[in-house]
Amino acid sequence: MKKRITAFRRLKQHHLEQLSEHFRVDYFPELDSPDDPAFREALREAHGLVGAGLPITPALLDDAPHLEAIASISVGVDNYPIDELTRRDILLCNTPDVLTETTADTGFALIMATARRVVELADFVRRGDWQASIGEAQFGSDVHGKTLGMVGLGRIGAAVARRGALGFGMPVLYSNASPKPELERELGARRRELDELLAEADFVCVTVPLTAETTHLFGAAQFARMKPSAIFVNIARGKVVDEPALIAALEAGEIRAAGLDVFAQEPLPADSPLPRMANVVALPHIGSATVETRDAMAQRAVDNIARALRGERPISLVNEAAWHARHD
Ligand code: 8YV
Repeated sequence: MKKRITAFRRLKQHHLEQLSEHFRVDYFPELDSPDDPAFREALREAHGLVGAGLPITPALLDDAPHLEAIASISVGVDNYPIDELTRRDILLCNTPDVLTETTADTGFALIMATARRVVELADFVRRGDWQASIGEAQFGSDVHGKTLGMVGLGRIGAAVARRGALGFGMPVLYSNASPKPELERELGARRRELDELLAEADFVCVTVPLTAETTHLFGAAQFARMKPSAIFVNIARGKVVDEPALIAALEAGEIRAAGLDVFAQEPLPADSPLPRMANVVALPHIGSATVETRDAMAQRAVDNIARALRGERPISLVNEAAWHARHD
């Protein structure tokens, strides 16, 4: 009998066809709630779960007694109770590498857009307000040669740093749990305590994963340490930031601008002031959202789940311990 996979969102026909060769697949393209009765019913029989953007709770796992593996179409795994999955010997797989360069491009788009006021000034032209040469009040600030402070220097952080150092001649500072000697050699990056980095950087770009330690890593004290001319860019997770503190810092001119791809609550609540602030560029969590990259991510998830259910080691495995529990 074929093993069963419950799949939701983001898979294309060709992904489903690959899976259907070896597995019985129940697909929920528009799933909007984990409580959807048909989805829950499929889950009760499922050996594998593949999809993106659904918070997985222990209660949901209780309803999935045959589950062997989950393949998330994301690199971030903050939506998953990792310890609980490991306790149940359920493999968790993610999609690193294939989205690194695209997400770094998004980070750099925000660096450029905030510093050069691209969105604000494009809106000015769109409104028909460009009647005379613009003056200094509308000038931006340089990107090239300015100091780039990377908070998190993993795969995506390194790709942003590479763009800054090699493409824009930016000195790179970084704060990271472990030192990165190879990037120090390659890019001349220098490691700093977070507080020192905040005081020295012209751009502070956040790429850390969301964990208990990084939740609200940025609050009033951190924004107060930054230069009044500094620009804050977040392509990690919204909850790394105390959002009211960020709004207050932007309003008070404690920092110059913010480029944000991620928010504490997504989609952004209608009453959030952030998208309407002139010194904010807010994007709808598009870090990895290109046609090519989303396809590659879905393919990686398909490969991960297929391997896991065949008893082969998935390409990108988050909880090593569950693998050992199943196969040692
Ligand atoms: C995902 C992301 O597509 O990979 C991640 O961690 O943030 C995005 O690329 C999104 O989180 C899935 O919902």
